Amino acid sequence: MADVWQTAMDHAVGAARRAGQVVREALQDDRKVMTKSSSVDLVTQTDQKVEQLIIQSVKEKFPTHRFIGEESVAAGESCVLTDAPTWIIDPIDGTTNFVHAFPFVAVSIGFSVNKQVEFGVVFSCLEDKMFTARRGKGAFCNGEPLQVSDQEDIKQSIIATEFGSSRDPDAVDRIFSSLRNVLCIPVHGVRGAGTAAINMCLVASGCVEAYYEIGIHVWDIAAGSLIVSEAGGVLMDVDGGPLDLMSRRIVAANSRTIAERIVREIDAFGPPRDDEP
Ligand code: LIP
Repeated sequence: MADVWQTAMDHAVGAARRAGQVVREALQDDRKVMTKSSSVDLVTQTDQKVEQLIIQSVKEKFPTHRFIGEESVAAGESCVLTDAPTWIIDPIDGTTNFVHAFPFVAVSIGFSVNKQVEFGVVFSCLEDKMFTARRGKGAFCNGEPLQVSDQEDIKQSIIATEFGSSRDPDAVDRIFSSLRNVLCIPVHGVRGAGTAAINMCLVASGCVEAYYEIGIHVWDIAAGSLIVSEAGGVLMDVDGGPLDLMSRRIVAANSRTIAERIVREIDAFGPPRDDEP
């Protein structure tokens, strides 16, 4: 049977590459920084420009499709995942990295139908790595197949996580408590690239065994979640239940064993959902 969404995926890859070029060029210029939910939740004109570029190009080709875009939601658009074909866009995942020229920045484009991610594209634009996954057809980096690590012993593992952009003292305490628990399992190390999408691509590439975070948004993880699962990994909520893309919580790991071991160490909490009115 013909793959009905392949044309859309090809379009996403082209759009992500063009967006990445704009991001790279913008790194050479002055970056005017604005804030959103707090003084550490950053946005730049490049985030907004890149999101509009992607949305415009998709609208011309697929006029009936819907969008959830980080900057459109920040500007007041709704963030509800329906059964309709929906493009879930983070124009710059790793905005804080971008502002500081810390060299891990990604354009992330997920595409869902019936609330299931059909393809994911993450362009790590400073590394020039194009990560792609199509449901049921595997995950790739620059065309080479990806496979998660086969390490089942968490004590031989590297785990990725982030501190996020909440500075609420209770949330920060829980994030540190989880981090301490995971570190003292003990694991070989804890890392964070500063972008959820790239952290997930590191899991898919077998460089780290798992990534977990509370506080991310659907646009940070939609594309990366499919890239992890198509590379042979598993996804779950931080309480061990099924992943809910709108819940702002994720564990992405090479195996169920490692994911469940991390779940035991997480001091879970629930930030307001992305689809909360
Ligand atoms: C960021 C993530 C980062 C996470 C932040 C934030 P942004 O996305 O990728 O890993 O810790 O909470 O969501 O804002 O750069 O698109």
